[in-house]
Amino acid sequence: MRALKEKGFSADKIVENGNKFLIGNGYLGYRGTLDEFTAKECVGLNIAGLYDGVKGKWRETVNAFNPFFCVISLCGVPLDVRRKETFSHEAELDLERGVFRRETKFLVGKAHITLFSERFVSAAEPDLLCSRIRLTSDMDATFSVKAGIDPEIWDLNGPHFSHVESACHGGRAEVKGETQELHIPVRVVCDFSEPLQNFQGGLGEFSVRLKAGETFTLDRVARVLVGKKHFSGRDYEGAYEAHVREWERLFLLARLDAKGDDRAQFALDYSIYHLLILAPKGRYSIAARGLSGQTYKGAVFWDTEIFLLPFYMEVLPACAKRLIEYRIDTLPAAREKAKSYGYGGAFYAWESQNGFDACSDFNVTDVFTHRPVRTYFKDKQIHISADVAYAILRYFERTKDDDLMLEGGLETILSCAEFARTYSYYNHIKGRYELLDVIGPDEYHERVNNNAYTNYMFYFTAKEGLALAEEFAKKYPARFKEVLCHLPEGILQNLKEWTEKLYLLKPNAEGVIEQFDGYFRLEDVRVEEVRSRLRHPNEYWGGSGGVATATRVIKQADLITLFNLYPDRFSEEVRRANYDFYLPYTEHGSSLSRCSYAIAACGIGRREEAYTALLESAEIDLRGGGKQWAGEIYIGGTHPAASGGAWIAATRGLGFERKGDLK
Ligand code: IFM
Repeated sequence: MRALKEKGFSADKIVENGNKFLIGNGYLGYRGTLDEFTAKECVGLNIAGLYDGVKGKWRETVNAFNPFFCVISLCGVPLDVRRKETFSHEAELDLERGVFRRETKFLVGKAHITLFSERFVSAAEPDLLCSRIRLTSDMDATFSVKAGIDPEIWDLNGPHFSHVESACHGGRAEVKGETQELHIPVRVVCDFSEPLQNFQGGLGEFSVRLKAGETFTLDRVARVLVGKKHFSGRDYEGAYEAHVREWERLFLLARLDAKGDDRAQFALDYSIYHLLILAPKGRYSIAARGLSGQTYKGAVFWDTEIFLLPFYMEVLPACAKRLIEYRIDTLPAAREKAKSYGYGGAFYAWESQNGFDACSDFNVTDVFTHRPVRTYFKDKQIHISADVAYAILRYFERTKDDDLMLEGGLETILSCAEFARTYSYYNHIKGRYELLDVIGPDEYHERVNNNAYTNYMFYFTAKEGLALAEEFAKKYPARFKEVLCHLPEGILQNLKEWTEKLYLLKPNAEGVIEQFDGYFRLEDVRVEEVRSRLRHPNEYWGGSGGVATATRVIKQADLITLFNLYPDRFSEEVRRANYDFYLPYTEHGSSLSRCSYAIAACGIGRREEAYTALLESAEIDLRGGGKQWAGEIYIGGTHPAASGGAWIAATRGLGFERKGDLK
């Protein structure tokens, strides 16, 4: 069995393990916490695509009430892994079945007790999640069980529910509430195989008499119902079988063959597991921290288009289509955003919540002054629109889905190019269009001029968009005219002229392209030197006063990403020169970075370097650690883009192939 196993318990790892042992089905994510844990231990049941904003706080995805809370006690002693009565504990994430299990043994008085539980979020039914507890004792004993639907929710910027009410009829319990902002009703309904008594505030109790050696089983079959959906009951066994059947199919479909390399095999299996639990079930997209919680407000970044889409295009094309449709659906919001800044075309949300830009003007807090720092990600990371267009272009290249292109795809691509055109400035002296005052993928250098990644990406967007427009004009003249009706007059001609004059930074004598105007003039120091200048471990490196700002040290792969997206447009010599030049300056302060270098290393024949970077990327959530909290703000969670990037490097560069059943 392919499984992640961990023996022993450490209170320090509660939050990290919540991410590491996460289960999910693309719609719901349940953190890898234990039955006896509560909001304090960051238990989370995250709902994809459902957002709520509480006045004065950041809007974020909503966590639902927890149907799996359960504390079993013997003689007043709770069976809680943190107590001294615990003498062994093991947690397991079964990657092949998508099931989380824990087994904890306790010694209470003279009784040896084993508490086993397993849970899964159904791969077969989006709103369903189930858990089974088994309890055994080597002595006759009477246990009291407290179980139910815990209405206390771990939130970063909540509470998100008002009018919270609970009810219980026999073994069926329900907790409901409505979101604060849009008043969307959310209910968690759960069937318990044992009737709950003294039910109050979502929780009830009952007692269990066990003879020595007997096993007591408690099944919990729950649904998270958003809107006016109805609950329908399900038996645990049937739900388990349907889930496992579907999960096994998906896992076998997706697995790669790491050619006998056990470490790489496991790391990739684990990455693929995470990509599968994020596959959307509806017309929403994937958040940067997946379903592991509300970090980054549950918003969708360029991570999805650039690092995740390739996996879904290859393995789950229907999901890939949903990701594309999400951007097409949110085109009106992107147009609004462009308009609000005084530009034309479509400027996509940097942190998209169904199109709305959730990115705050102050995304960082200064550790010395505790004051919010003005960051310009939302205003200046204009490359997001090129990333969106790039994804649609690659999707079309693969699927040849003409209808999708005619029903929004082409309009989106051209609108993204049009945005850049209207954003650009014509430098009369130099006779070229320039993209001034932007932020490239390297977020440490804000408000720079002519970031090469950004300029090239928009150049390709416009060029490819125009070529497609020509093709569609010939193939579907009437339908193409309709597409043009939604675009500004003269757009094709304007874009054509613009691409002819858009400034594209060229390689210097050493083959290196300057990341942005003036980058070469910055202080030439490496990452370690800059790190040694920090006065506080959580100090922000970028922005106006960061330690990296005046230096060549960059947060993450920047130009390197461009080469990965358009490898054929740059010679191997140029790609190699830039790889060697920029790597020592790269801090890898973003989980998007290592995998980008892994992909790039593959493209220049550096297999060993690619392999090392691939493992660093694929094992990121296995290793855990890293920053989980910034002051009082939780910034941890899983790293889907690293999993997706590792998958790209493994398949495109290292030649690992899908093999079906590898057992
Ligand atoms: O999209 C990334 C960005 O490139 C770096 N900061 C984190 C974001 C979410 O992963």
